[in-house]
Amino acid sequence: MIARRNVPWVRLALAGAAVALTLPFGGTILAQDNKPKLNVGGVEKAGTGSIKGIVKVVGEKRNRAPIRNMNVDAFCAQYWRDKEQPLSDTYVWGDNDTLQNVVVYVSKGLEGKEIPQLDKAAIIDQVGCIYTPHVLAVQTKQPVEIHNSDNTMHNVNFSSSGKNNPFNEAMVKGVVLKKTFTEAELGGNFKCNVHPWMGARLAVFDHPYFAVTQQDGTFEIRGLPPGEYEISTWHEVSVFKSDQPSYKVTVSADGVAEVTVTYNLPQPRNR
Ligand SMILES: [Cu+2]
Repeated sequence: MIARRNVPWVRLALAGAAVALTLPFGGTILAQDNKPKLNVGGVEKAGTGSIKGIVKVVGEKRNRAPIRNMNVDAFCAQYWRDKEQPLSDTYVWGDNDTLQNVVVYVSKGLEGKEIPQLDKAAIIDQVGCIYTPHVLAVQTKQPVEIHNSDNTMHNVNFSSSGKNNPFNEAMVKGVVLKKTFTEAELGGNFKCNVHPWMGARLAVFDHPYFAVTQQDGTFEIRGLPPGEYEISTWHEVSVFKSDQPSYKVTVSADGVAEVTVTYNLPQPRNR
């Protein structure tokens, strides 16, 4: 079977297709294990460039706290019984001194440019009483599906950090909530009132040029027209800050601009 990530634009581009072709995938390009490749965002469009980078951390990496109260729900407890104890997902270190779940986005340079619309659904699931992914980034008006793979009831209590409408809906296994977000925002909150450790964060952009760092701390934003841009980053722990508010990059046609983002971790308190 041909992996779905072998997208046709590459072949078309190689065949010398003169027409710019846009195939938005925003956050749903599939890796070989069939999971969404969230650290790759943007669109696939011939004749455009991309930004690739990594979010590194400098400083002492605090241990993540174990989630201890899974036993308030028999299903959640059973799910984790023979597995490694899950850890709080408020911050998740990546491989080799990197940071996961950092939202990276183009913050300047898109003015006057054509903005593609992502139309493929972004999915957030509840698996083992934990939101997966922990940070969801979407474009305004992009379809969003909230799934429940667990054989227990969750409720999704969404509160906006901006102007998106809040909602609070219970969902049993197999239910899919379909939503769209109309306003750009950074830091919307999903909570579950049944399982107090369950939380996820939402970022909404009025363009498709964003990505969320994963296991190796990397990100890639594709399909940018040539130009000068700035990228910015966001992490839900407000004391985790990058050493610059934004990073300037120059993107050329078919080129790859590279950037290293450094997060300085807060110093531990005096002991
Ligand atoms: Cu729940």
